[in-house]
Amino acid sequence: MKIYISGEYFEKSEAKVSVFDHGFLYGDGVFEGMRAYGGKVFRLHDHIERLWESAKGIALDIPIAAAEMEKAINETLDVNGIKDGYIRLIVTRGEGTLGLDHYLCRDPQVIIIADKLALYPHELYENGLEIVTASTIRINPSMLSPQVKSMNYLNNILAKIEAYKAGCVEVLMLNSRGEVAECSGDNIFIYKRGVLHTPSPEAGILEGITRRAVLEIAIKTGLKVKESPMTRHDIFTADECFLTGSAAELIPVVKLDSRIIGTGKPGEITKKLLKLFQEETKKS
Ligand code: PXG
Repeated sequence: MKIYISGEYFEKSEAKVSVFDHGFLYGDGVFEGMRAYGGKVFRLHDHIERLWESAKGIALDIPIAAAEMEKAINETLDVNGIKDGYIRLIVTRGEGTLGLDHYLCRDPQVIIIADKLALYPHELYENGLEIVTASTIRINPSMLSPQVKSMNYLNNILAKIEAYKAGCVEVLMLNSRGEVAECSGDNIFIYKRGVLHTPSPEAGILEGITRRAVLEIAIKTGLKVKESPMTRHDIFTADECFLTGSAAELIPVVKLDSRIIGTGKPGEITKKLLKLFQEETKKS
């Protein structure tokens, strides 16, 4: 595996950043997780835009232009011979001192890793996921915006630890108002009586690229779409529930906190939207 670091390629064992990099010392940096289909990155422009917004949100100047970044991403896929895979793009604050002073970090590092996909097991798509609600609250946007896809994912990791302790692979996170926000690494949707419903950005979520794509597809197919506050009650009483993410695409959820959602089986709308989403990934 060849990893891109600021203009050069390194073998995995040689791909290193300084221990004085503030990405390592403080989680000071931003990232993107993308998916390539048939050698093409799905919604690359959206990912690039989100990365630049995340960087702006933490006052980090990305040292290369967006066009150069896109070229480097495609080249990293080529160099590694990956047509269908996962791409992790990272921009760290760069090497500094042990203090917090970000302005002493003069050389932000751009890292691109192209790898095989680590997907949820196929049977979970067939049977649906069981999730639990985390007691870890999704970080409040007034503290650190969840829109910033930062290198500090501890909030999500603490929730994911709760998932594994409960024997689940994903976990529902509520915001500080007690409303449904999202899962540790996926957005959440429910379907009930003709309406597709997902929490709006004000719930304090990362606005997923897959979430956006699914909303667009749903509107095109004539489904009613609602972005507004959601509670656990809405999930308990939904006909269908599913999660979206670059790695997961759409994955059905059939139980929340041991309570069966809908029929307890992946729903027809979920299956239809997954199929349409997969068709969309072939187009791009
Ligand atoms: N919410 C959060 C908090 C995320 O981190 C999503 C939603 C879905 O967004 P996209 O743009 O992918 O539709 C994410 C992104 C992984 C992994 O390895 C996934 C994410 C983040 C970090 C790692 O599966 N998900």
